[in-house]
Amino acid sequence: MTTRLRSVVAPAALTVLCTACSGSFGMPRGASEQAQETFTLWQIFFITAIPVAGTVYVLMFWSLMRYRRRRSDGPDDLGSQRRENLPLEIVYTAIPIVIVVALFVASIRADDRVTEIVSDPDLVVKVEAFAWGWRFLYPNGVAVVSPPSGENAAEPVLMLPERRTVRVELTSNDTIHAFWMPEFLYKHDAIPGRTFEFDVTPSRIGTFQGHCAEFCGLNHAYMNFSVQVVSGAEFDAWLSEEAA
Ligand SMILES: [Cu+2]
Repeated sequence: MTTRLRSVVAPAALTVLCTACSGSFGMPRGASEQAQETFTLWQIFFITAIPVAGTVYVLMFWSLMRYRRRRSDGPDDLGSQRRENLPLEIVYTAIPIVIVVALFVASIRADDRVTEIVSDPDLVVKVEAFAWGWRFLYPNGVAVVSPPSGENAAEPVLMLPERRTVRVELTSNDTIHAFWMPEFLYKHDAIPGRTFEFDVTPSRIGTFQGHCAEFCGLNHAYMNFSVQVVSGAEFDAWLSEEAA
């Protein structure tokens, strides 16, 4: 192997190995119970893809080597172009169909669990998107609002309590925006005149990034927020302090 080829192959192989060993395959692990469903689905897809890719690459290289043109071949020598093997064809048609159906069922189930909303959430937060910021409305009149838009403006903080089910009621005041929390593996459009509801049950204390993920005009790029997950007691203290 040439030095140049080695310098490309070695880091690439190492990257694949690292993501595979950690089991996350390049995806954030998810910071909520709902995100766990998405993360597990991602693992199922990736693990299924490994033997599929392996089979395809092995057969491809085997065919290239086994049936390559040889020195002894004449200019018009071609192998038989009309061969068939019915059992083999049935097998290689049936296996992908089974895989696709299984992944489809797994996806529907995961989607049901991610979008499921409970009848009695612990907290309801209204999230309003506007050009170009966010307004988070909590009970008792507590509101967190983006400062006037600009490159260096401080990001509004969406405070959430750990291990409590939070109902988010999402809407927009003007144009279409999208509420995206990458670490929570969740994104939803915010559409004026419509309210979307979803539940999020944070499972990890920490500070995470949030963005608008729908190009909505001039200062879209600065339409960021942070999500701060704190313990239930800390959250209660924060809420009553803000209310006072
Ligand atoms: Cu935007």
